[in-house]
Amino acid sequence: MAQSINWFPGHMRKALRETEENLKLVDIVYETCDARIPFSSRNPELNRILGNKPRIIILNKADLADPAKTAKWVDCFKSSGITAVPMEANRKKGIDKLIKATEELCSDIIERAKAKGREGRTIKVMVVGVPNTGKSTLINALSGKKAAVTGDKPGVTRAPKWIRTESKLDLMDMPGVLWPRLGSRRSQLVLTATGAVKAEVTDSVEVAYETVNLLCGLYPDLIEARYRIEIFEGQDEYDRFLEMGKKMGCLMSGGRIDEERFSRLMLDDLRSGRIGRITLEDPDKPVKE
Ligand SMILES: Nc1nc2c(ncn2[C@@H]2O[C@H](COP(=O)(O)OP(=O)(O)OP(=O)(O)O)[C@@H](O)[C@H]2O)c(=O)[nH]1
Ligand SMILES: [Mg+2]
Repeated sequence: MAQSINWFPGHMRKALRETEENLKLVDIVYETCDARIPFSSRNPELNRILGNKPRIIILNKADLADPAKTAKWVDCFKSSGITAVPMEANRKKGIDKLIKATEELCSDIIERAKAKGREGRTIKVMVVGVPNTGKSTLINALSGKKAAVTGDKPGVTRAPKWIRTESKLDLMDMPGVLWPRLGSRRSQLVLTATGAVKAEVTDSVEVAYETVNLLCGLYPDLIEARYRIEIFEGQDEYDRFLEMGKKMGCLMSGGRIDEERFSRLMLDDLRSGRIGRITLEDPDKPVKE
């Protein structure tokens, strides 16, 4: 992207402060990230604030991610001593594993409460993560009710909210937080392409163009199938982009390609999984600038 996304809205600063303040009230933190970008969708500021608090990383939207790469990410986190659980929060898949991992990590707290005769002590969980990674959807899946508001855009949850459940968990929903500068140019791109950054603050043609180029390298077969094009050595990337627009019928009067329309269509395809299951980051390969 030509310009780096360098902004940190006041409500995000506030959410970070609220996370820090409320941390002492909870036993464990669930950190949601997008399974398609497990590296770029983790907030270093949150990481710093959370310190040694027991934590589970939720690789959410696993239905949209490449399953082999998700398994690799789970192993990668495990080798650094971190529990990570793949999740499809909107289909309630992964919940049992999450509860089991939570009970394991909180076993001391549960045992101490039992020793004091408090058998029914609930486990208090704070759910944090970058915007639009499915925190509120996960809370609804765990609580079995539509207690938290969800939406297919970032910035839906605006303030911390406790959601008590009939099960063993009490959950605190938090607003999604980004951080100043958002890491490398590549991280900014994938955070925008997957929908963690508000679409209004970026140029959709630029984001779609760079994302599609990235995908042509990572998943050429899926791109060829979805956009009915051929990918070959030495191809001009811009011509290829226009060809995809043409094949998808994104034309303006005079036969010019409507780049804006194709870009919106392509990003929508990516966000809803119509291209196929893709993961843009690999634990074996460091993310390039
Ligand atoms: N495909 C897929 N979509 C999901 C999954 N979990 C949540 N979503 C969708 O992702 C979007 C964002 O979900 P939310 O639960 O509102 O995300 P959030 O993290 O609370 O977002 P903010 O409150 O804005 O930070 C919604 O459209 C959900 O339906 C999942 O596992 N798979
Ligand atoms: Mg939310």
